[in-house]
Amino acid sequence: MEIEERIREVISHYRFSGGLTECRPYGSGHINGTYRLTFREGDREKRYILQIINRSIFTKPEEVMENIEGVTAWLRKKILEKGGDPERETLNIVPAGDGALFCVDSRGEYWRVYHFIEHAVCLDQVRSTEDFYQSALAFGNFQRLLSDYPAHTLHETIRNFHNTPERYRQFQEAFRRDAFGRAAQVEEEARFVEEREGFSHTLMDLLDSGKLPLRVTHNDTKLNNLMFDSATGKPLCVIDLDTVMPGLSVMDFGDSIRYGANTGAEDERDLSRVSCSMELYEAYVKGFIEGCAGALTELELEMLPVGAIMITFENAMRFLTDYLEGDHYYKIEWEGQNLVRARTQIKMVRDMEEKLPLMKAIAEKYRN
Ligand code: ADP
Ligand code: GN1
Ligand code: MG
Repeated sequence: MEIEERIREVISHYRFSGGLTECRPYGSGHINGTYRLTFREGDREKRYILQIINRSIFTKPEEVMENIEGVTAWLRKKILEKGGDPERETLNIVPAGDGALFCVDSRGEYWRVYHFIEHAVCLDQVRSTEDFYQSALAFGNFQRLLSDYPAHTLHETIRNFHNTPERYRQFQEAFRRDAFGRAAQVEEEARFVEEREGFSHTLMDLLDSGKLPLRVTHNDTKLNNLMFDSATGKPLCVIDLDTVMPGLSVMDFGDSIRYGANTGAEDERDLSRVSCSMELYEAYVKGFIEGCAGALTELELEMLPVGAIMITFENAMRFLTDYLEGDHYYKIEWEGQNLVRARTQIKMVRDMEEKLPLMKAIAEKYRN
């Protein structure tokens, strides 16, 4: 069945007004299949985001949707209290005709619909340092708004998602099995990973010993998971809530640095273009600490640079693992893309390791 036919089937489960005039693949996410739908009734147009949930990754889509419903309802309340606009400042799920938060098609695939946030853009790379500072305020604020959310009600949508030692174990396993005959190509990268086995435990040990708090975190804070208002240029809405669950604040901080402070793209082949910009890093530190508004502990503040290195190291292992396992997890547009992504992450880790004293000094400067 062609995708358009499948989408028509899904649409029949919803109560949209008017006729479908356009349906096109949308965005640059690595996980879900995203489409923008346009309906027209008379001279009125209304758009929606339709997503097929990646079921090999999110094995319990019902739980993903329950989390998102809970978190967006919570955010809606807080946004209203502040006099904001919850239609634009948080995601809004469109229920199916039967009232469910998703619909299941005849193949057993899960789909969901959100209201399309109009006059807003997602950025794959920052346009300015100010943008990045603003994004830090937004992600810090997101964490603050959820700081009193009842964490025990959240499902763990992906087990051990940011458990770095477990990611290390999975990488070793994939390297040993070498199911696609690719291990020989990544020997240098494997050595790089092995040298950091001890490091991989740093944050999980601090969590296990109760020194770092478990918070409600986003867990996927890359720049293109934030929408900016096209008119004001200011951040509007944190999106991609599939992995909101208990986690470490420093990993949320770090993921934004990993992606947004990179002077090159995540899949840049020319590694000379890849480095961690200290100007962008500083802007993010400032914004994140302000956005969290005093919620971070002394140790969290101290561990911000370690969080940036840790999540980047973790992503290097995840991309490498996927490459070794035949690219079944992340969407790829070209052969070898996951290996290239892994190499950019490794370059970023090396660069941040060298700059660690400076990164620490910068974080120190903004401690409240
Ligand atoms: P993935 O998990 O694959 O990254 P996302 O939920 O991040 O999927 O969505 C992919 C892209 O779709 C986003 O980067 C954004 O450009 C766009 N998008 C998602 N939700 C909305 C929305 N409600 N309104 C407008 N655009 C959206
Ligand atoms: C994926 O869904 P997306 O593209 O925003 C991934 C993140 C990775 C990121 C790397 C559920 O994020 O964990 O850090 O790619 N999401 C999931 O770019 O695995
Ligand atoms: Mg995304």
